[in-house]
Amino acid sequence: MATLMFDHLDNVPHAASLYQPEAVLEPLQEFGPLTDSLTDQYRSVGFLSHRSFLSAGRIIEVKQALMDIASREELPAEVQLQFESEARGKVEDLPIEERMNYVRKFMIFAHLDARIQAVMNDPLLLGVVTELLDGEPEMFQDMALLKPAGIGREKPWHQDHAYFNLPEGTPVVGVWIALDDATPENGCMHFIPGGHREGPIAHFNRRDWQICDEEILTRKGVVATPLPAGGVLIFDGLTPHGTPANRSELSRWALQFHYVKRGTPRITTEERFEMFGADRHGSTC
Ligand SMILES: O=C(O)CCC(=O)C(=O)O
Repeated sequence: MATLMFDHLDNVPHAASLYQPEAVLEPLQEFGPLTDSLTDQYRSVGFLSHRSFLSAGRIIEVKQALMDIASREELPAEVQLQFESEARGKVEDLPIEERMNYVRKFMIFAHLDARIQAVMNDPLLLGVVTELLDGEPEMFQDMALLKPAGIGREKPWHQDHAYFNLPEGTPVVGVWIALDDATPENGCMHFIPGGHREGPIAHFNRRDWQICDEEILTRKGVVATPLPAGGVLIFDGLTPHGTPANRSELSRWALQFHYVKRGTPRITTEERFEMFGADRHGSTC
């Protein structure tokens, strides 16, 4: 059996007020083509939240696809399957179906399954992403975040671009699809509306590669964006966001894709750290 990979970061306590939003947003209407008003909202607020992108049938298909990929005897080298750190000592002898209840993150698997590719290449979704990028989309990264019941750790506040070796100013569209109902209790997404317009914000290695807690606590207008299973969030790669730990009894599976414009150049990790690191920003944490 392949060696199991565990998250090296623990569920470390933090100020509860990091996830006490000023508002809990109802998702917009069903997912559909962009209107001028939705485009304006995306550009000014940095995200859109829609109910019912995936039908119940497609959710079952996608979950099954994730389980089928994870249960392969051998996973290709590029695929990353990572368990929660709290799963250490609990999962090693479990059958794969039960192990799925302890997975934190699953990455770079979309090319292995037509059911996932059908979602990633959904014509309506690609139409929206094409408009937001103002060009033909290229998949930059596919991921599933499974925030297991009871042990799913917090994903501290961050900007996704701080993780991506892409030049400053690159338009990045993140698509986050709820495969379970995502609620404040099981770790739904929280955003700082408009935060993307500030450009790169300093990140620090603390509970993760993240924006300083104190910085977040000064921000006004934090919102939580719960979604029913099948709902979708579309957000700018610079919109600050985070998700609280899941101490509930319900898992919170989500599928996430990031798209950039085809042909976007890459930069080095060093250059990325220059962009997001505290040195450039002269900030401390
Ligand atoms: O799904 C989550 O809990 C966090 C996802 C996220 O923010 C990320 O992967 O960048």
